[in-house]
Amino acid sequence: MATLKILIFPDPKLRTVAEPVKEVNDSIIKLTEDMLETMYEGEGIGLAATQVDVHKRIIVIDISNEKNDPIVLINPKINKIINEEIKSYSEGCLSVPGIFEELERPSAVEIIALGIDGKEFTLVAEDILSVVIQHEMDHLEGKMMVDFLSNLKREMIRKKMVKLRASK
Ligand code: GNR
Ligand code: NI
Repeated sequence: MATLKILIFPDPKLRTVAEPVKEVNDSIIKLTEDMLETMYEGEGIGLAATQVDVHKRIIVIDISNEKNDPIVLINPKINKIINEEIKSYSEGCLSVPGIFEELERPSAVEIIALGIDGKEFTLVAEDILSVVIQHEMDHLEGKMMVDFLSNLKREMIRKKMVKLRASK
């Protein structure tokens, strides 16, 4: 396994729209393992392939306290919004380190995706899992949490990230 470099906002590569995975082969499996290692190392609860500059529709998630319950979603699709009720959650992003912002999203969604075995499965996601899946699926579209904020706030965050990168 290996850890991968995470792209930091405003890197334009984070705006790439990811391509569907054609076949869940050994190289895709290896990539998901490296993504999980990268996510755990960064103390994140989710990671989209886009964030490690791989523009394929792959997401890894682990919302367990013990960090022993990885979820891999390949070519995920929101099948339906189960609950239109909008809930607010304080979101963070490994590509926007140190920034937390309240965002509003539908509270429950049903997802169809391929697992690491290449088989399609359905997942009903509520609460934090629903938030993280929607956050990660945005990354696959080149969309980021800062896009939901005011222009002023986004510009402040952009400057902060440019400084942060220069200091590293
Ligand atoms: O680690 C993460 N935490 C988080 C908290 C609230 C809502 C979404 C997330 S996802 C984020 C990791 C990340 O950047 N995924 O793309
Ligand atoms: Ni993110």
